[in-house]
Amino acid sequence: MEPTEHRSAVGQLADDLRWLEDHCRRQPELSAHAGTLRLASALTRNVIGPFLEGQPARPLHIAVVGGAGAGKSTVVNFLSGTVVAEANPQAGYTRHPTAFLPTGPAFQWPTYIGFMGSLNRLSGEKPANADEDVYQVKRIPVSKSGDADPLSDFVIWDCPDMTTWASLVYVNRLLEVAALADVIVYVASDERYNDEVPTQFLHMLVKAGKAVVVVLTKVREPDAAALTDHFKREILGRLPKLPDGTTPAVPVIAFPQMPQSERTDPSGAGAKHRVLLLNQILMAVDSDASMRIRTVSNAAKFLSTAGAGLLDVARKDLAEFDAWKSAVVSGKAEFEERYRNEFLSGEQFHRFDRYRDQLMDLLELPGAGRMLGGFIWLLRSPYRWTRDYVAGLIVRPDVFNLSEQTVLTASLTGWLDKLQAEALRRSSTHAVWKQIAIRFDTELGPQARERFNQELRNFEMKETDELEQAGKKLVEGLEGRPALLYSLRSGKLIVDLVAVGSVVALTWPPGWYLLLIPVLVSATHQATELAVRAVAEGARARVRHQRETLVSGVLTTPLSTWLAEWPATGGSSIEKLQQVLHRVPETIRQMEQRVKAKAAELVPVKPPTPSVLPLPPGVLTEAPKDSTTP
Ligand SMILES: Nc1nc2c(ncn2[C@@H]2O[C@H](COP(=O)(O)OP(=O)(O)OP(=O)(O)O)[C@@H](O)[C@H]2O)c(=O)[nH]1
Ligand SMILES: [Mg+2]
Repeated sequence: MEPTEHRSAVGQLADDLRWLEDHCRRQPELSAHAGTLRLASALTRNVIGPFLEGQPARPLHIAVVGGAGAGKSTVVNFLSGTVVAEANPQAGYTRHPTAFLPTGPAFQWPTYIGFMGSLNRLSGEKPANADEDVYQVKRIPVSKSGDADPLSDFVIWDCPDMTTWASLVYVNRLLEVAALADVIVYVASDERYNDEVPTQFLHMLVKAGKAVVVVLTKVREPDAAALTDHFKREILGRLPKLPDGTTPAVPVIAFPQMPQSERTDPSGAGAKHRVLLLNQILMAVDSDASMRIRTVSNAAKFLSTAGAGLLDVARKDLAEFDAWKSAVVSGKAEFEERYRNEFLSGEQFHRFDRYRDQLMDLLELPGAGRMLGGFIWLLRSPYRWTRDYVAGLIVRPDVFNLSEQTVLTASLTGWLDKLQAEALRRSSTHAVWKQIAIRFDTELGPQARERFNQELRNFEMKETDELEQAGKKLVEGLEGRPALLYSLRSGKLIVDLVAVGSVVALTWPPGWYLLLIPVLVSATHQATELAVRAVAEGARARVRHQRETLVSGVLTTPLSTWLAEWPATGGSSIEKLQQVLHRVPETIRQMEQRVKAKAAELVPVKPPTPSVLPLPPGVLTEAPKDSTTP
């Protein structure tokens, strides 16, 4: 694969992780999580990117990290074999990272784009307490004895302290170096070895698969064994298992309270302590190439296993986004319920009466039958007059029904008001709600109303059309079935004639009983009218149902979809979160595959056995074999 392809994938992943980190930083309770994200992006830029691009394994990097005043700079001097780092009684003295290059032939300094993130390399020299986003590179002077440097393959980094996740500037400077490192030397002093934040930091680095050596400093000789055991049990014992199920092996050594003569002469008076430390490091490293492969593979593994956790912050935000969506959907249901209760249930669709009357007319006889029909109509006159008279007496109060537009507009106002109230109520709990609350009056509300009004015009056209269609269908349903129509017409006539004939025959000779004839034909007519009314009511109920579907399909569903997605549009953080959540797992997976493929190409056939320095007599703790975690 072309280096440029690696570069853009690495760049994209680093950017996404960086964006997530910034997103986390805006929520103070997520500062430790932001630290993990920074480590992940720094691993991508400082370790994976250069490896994929074929940068040489040498030099390896050792980062000395720990709490303020723990003795990190002093340990750097022990690693370097001479006093190069500024140890200072003032806690938090070292403010930016310094790389100490070994003596011996020069090697190529990493040149990868994005290497060390926002930290610039200082061209000149500055004291270690210069508080700037920089790192400097210094060379360890050649030792007077002329002995070969056991760490000639390593750059040794002195770092700022790790005391709080909140002090952004130091943490970021430190994390850049910690990510770059192949070996971490974690320094904790006798008095403050179990401080919470440095311990969290140590756990994070072990999880990232770094080779870690712990140095406990300023330990009183009689306490050394007990303190080492306690540290292994209490601090390292809480380490989670590695993805392959094994417990990470972290050697622990103790440096005693040293007199100044030892501290300032690491290769002479302090040599016994130095040898102990160097041995632990050399035992962890077999060859440059395999050490680097381990660092890079573990970094890729960390990204893929921590991937889900890294994205937790995004998930939390998206859960709030889902809560917004639910609020929108429940508002939609309330809108529809209100429309049903305040308009639809009382609406008679009077235009529909026209079709009911047409249906009634259809049942009258055509042609010659019309004469007969007219005769029967005459017979029904008393009934008609009475009915009209009674109907005139019973003046039904007009059922007050709000106009459809009034109900729709009021329902929209109710929906939006409720959403705004919810956003305001929750605005202190999460940025998603805060953004909605801030932009409600100026953007969301007016835009929602404008969309609604556009959709309303569309709805009004469709509803008139639908009503006409339903009415026509009612009439055409009968017109289109002549057999049924003629059966109904003749059926009605036959019933009328049978009624007339029966009265005449049963009550012959004619008398006042003939008055029964108008009563009976009126009754048959009333029955027909009731039947037609029932059919029309059925059709009216269908129209109501259709209207409900129409409101949902044309008005509320499109508006609800728009409202639900609104926080995720227009370049908002939710939109970016969704993209990142979608993209990061896939990029991490690809990255891990690329690392595997490249590592398979490079893996050394037979790693050389690590060199171990002879242990001088009188060292403080047990031999290295006993200094791993339980
Ligand atoms: N007496 C004594 N002092 C020590 C020992 N180790 C370190 N110190 C002193 O402790 C102080 C802090 O040590 P540093 O090495 O500067 O610690 P650091 O972790 O680099 O500190 P910051 O950079 O300020 O975070 C210095 O004054 C050291 O001289 C020791 O073994 N004995
Ligand atoms: Mg220091």
